[in-house]
Amino acid sequence: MFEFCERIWINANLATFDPAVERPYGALFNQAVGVSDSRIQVIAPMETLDAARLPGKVTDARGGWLTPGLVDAHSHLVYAGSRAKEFEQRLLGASYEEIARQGGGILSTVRATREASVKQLVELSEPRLKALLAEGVTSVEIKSGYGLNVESELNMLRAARQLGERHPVRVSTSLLGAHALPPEFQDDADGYIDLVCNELIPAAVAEGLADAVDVFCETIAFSPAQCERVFQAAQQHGLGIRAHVEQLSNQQGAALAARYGAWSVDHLEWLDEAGVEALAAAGTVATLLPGAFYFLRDTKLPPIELLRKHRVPMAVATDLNPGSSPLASLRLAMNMACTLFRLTPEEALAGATRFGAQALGQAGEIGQLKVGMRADMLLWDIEHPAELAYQFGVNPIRQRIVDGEPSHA
Ligand code: DI6
Ligand code: FE
Repeated sequence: MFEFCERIWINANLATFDPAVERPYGALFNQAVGVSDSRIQVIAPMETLDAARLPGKVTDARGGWLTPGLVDAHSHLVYAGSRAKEFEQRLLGASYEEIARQGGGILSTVRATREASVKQLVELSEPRLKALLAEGVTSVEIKSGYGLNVESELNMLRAARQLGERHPVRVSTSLLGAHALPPEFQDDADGYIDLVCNELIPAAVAEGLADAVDVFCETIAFSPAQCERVFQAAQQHGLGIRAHVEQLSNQQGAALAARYGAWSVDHLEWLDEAGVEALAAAGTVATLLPGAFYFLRDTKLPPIELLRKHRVPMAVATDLNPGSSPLASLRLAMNMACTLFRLTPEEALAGATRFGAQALGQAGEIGQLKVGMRADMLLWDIEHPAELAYQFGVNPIRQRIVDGEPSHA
């Protein structure tokens, strides 16, 4: 069964996250994994194979752990400008909302991003992407949302696509036109939503730039009725749906997104049990963003117990953005998910693999070590997979594998 494999990893422990493997982490011990045509072709215990007769290129994992490649299912990593001064202002007493009302916040990043060319956006975003990749991210979602007009939103998505072409990582894009109200539409949020639905979404689809839409459903952003119009336009164009909901208040945005079959709803600090039930019924992933909770010094915790009770899959992502989560480390996000939200290390790693993949609508392709899946894998020098959420600031990656090929970030 290994005879047709191009590459084989031997003497590996696997955290498969395959639900059919009914053990914590879906763990399988002392295994061999054979890969060809970018996919996992075979997984078998070492004792069933004759190590002397293996074809292909063999890597001896020497008892290390293979996990699925990490999936960062929520990032705003393409942007220009810096918000470091706002961080100082906040430490001197100004609130995130006050800064936003004075024209800072998201709109300050919009000004800088509109001035940047696609090439500049790629160059400015590259260090952030590389930081994620170096820690094991093999798939990343990247949103627009700092352009807020047709040309600049498309430029952000073009930059995101180019990043995916230049680096060994799968990039999934989300059109977050409904992120904030641009100054040109000051008192006309519905008019701006018209632009998003009638011009922006069709233009992005025509160029193949968007895999999904995203919205910010919040009192300081867009109403549920406005978000619903964006979901309807997305459905007409065959795009996936995701949404920032229940971050600062409960607008029942999660239930609305679930009704439209959203892949994921994100943040969720104010989510209530009715919202949790709606997610469970729709199979929508709850994506947790502890970086924003930490950086904004939030105190309202997302309802983790209710999500567990109703068996809603939980993803963990960085929310990497300049204002509320300048965090280019999915490993640290996993640690924060444990320390701040009380996830277990297994839940945190599942959230950055299997359920991150589901949040991107790619549950059948990535996020598990299983025959037929894309061979995106990480080989770690660790004794136990709990170490990945436990420790931060050290990087125990021995090998990063994308589409079956060892690759450096
Ligand atoms: N929620 C957030 O936390 C980020 N966007 C959103 O919808 C904030 C983005 C920023 O401040 O630049
Ligand atoms: Fe976000």
